[in-house]
Amino acid sequence: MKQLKVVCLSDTHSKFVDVQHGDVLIHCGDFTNWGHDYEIKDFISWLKAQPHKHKIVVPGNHDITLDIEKYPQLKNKFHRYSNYNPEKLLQDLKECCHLLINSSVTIEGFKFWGSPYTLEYCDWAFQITGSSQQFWEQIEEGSDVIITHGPPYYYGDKTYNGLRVGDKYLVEKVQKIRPKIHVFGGIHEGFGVYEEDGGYLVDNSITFVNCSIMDNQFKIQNKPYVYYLQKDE
Ligand SMILES: [Mn+2]
Repeated sequence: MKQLKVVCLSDTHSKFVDVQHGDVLIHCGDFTNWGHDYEIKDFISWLKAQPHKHKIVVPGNHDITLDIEKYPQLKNKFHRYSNYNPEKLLQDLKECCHLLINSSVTIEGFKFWGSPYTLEYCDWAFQITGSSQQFWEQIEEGSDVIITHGPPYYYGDKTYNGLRVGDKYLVEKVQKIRPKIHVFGGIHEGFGVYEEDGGYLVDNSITFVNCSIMDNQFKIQNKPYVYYLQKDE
């Protein structure tokens, strides 16, 4: 039996928490509040200080400077008086982790696929324009772990006012791919572990985890989530 201890967290918004040790550290995005270069640099320093052998990062809608394509437009809105170098920040981050932007990495035989993209909401970074059905077609077959910033529909996607804001096409595609676990954040108050409903194959059911560290008021309330990824050799 092959096993990896995976430690997952999300939505730290420029706060830094103690993280359990493990083989793989995953951050599902929103490590900054406004994508300022000093916030990204602080995150890089924190990430470098973590002892995990493998680190995987997916940005979030707040990490605006890393959305290279949309940044010129976002800069006018958020960073009008600053002059950051998005390419350099992206490069520096890539040097200390596997940065997944609609891409995958295979670690010790386990495939991790990640995307920062979410449904359109208040014109932030990494937003899906048009139907997300086609967008999620790019999730790779054989993924053992799917990492997105935003939640799938129904699992960990309920906002404080009771609305479910998750992506229906994302959950549909995840249930076709059948990873062992889908980790995400985005909706802070949706924090928790959710077992797949109506799983006709019980031993094949997907674990959905919203691993937001902060609550709705941006207070640190939760601990990183630990998952043991296992596979017969
Ligand atoms: Mn957030």
